[in-house]
Amino acid sequence: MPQKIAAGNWKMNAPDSAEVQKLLDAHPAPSVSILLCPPATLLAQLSKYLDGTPIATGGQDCHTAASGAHTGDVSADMLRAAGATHVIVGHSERRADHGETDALIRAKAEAALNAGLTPILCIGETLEERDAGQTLDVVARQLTDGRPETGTIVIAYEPVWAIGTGRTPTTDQIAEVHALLRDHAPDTPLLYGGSVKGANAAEIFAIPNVDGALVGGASLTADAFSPIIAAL
Ligand code: G2H
Repeated sequence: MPQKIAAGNWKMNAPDSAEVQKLLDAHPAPSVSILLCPPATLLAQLSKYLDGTPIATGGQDCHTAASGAHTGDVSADMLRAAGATHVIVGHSERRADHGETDALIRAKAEAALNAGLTPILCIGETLEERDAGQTLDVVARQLTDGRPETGTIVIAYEPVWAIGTGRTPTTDQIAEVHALLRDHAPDTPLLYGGSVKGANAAEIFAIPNVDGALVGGASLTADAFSPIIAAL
């Protein structure tokens, strides 16, 4: 049975540290894995704060190289040194904002594995692709082209049109994609991401082959994230 994971993606936001303590207080001995992915500047500080607690930390992106002349970038080794256990790769916001391709994302995932991190590979279709009936082809291609050949990873299905929009797919739509992902990755934790909140978490976690969530907006406060963790 794949690990259950509630992962928070803070994106370019910096919640008050009181929220982290509140989250810890609410989940002193969680039965699922909890992960927080802060902006890179906060990672070392947050990892130190969470050292010895059940909450792990992750990066939101990494470079393909371990070090070198790459202004503005952060390597997987640096994330690891800052206390991270995971790193998100291929988030649709990076695909859109930085033109990241499946080949680049795969190289980032491989760099993460080489550094001892678990990559969280994000895949998902745009609204245009869904409307054109291409969803399964798109996610299968992103998975095939973006996934390293070996190594333990986590996969997050995040339909682009559901991210930060308040719109979530139907349970059938999520189930269809997760069934395909399970066929490709039998033992891999499969997360759903896109407007997950306390009000819809239980319904999403009841869908076959959903092992957790990658949560953006609702991971920024303990009051919003805690019910999602509790529903897993
Ligand atoms: C999807 C998700 C976190 P949100 O990007 O990765 O964000 O929960 O705000 O839709």
